[in-house]
Amino acid sequence: MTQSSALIHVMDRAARKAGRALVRDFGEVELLQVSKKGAADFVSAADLRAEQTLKEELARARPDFIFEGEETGVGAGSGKTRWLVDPLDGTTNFLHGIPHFAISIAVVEDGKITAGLVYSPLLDEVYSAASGEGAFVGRRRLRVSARSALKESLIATGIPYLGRGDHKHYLSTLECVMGKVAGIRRFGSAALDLAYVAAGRFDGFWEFGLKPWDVAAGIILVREAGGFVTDARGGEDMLGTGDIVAGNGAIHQELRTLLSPLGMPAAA
Ligand code: 2AM
Ligand code: CA
Repeated sequence: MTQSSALIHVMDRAARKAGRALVRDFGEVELLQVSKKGAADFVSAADLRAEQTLKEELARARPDFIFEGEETGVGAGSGKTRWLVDPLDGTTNFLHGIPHFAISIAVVEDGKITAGLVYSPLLDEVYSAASGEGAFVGRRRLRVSARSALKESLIATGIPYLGRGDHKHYLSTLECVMGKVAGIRRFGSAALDLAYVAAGRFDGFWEFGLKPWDVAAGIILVREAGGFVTDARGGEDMLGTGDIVAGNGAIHQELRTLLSPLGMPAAA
């Protein structure tokens, strides 16, 4: 077993364990006859439990890696390698009983993403990638789409909402893209949006103001599937800026050309 396939095995096992509990909890959310607040508290607890499971499982396998998760922040340690973990990406979907959410785990070494895994526990689909070794769903190799015409392309995005993001700037980007493409989708999980770009289902994706754990695994999936990912300026600092433009080579370039004259969103 290569070093990276051993790492993917570790991520896979941890994600499946946390995913089993999320599936049970998702079944409960659908049945919950409680106030909105009650459901939100229940989902926060499920989210935190999933992160704790991931933290324990990943630490057991690689005690020298630093753990950084959405819920519990950065753990102790001084190693160069860290796990970057989102235990429940698509939280709003989960809370509303919509079956579209995922666990996202990435390995970051000296600031470089070297492996990643996105797991959809309801579909039992594992998307995984390691540097130089390709991207896979299960054992099937992933490849970004070959569509090069914007007018035939299906593009995913994330729309800011109450209290988040620069709405005016976002609307200018949407206005610019919507008239030139075959369709736009807003599914609510950046990790799965990127996995779908890697799988050739979406031809491109853009969103602003994301956190590193939302996108780190998805970035390596897209790149290892032959696609391109940059921040809104065309640079490489997606984890720092939280802005992301992804796609196959042609569509990434088209999106960059459309979006770049619009400038950057104001800080949220
Ligand atoms: P979440 O489901 O883990 O919250 C949807 O537009 C994407 O944005 C999801 O990946 C979602 O992750 C993420 N997201 C939601 N709120 C966010 C916030 N305050 N900052 C950064 N990302 C956020
Ligand atoms: Ca997230």
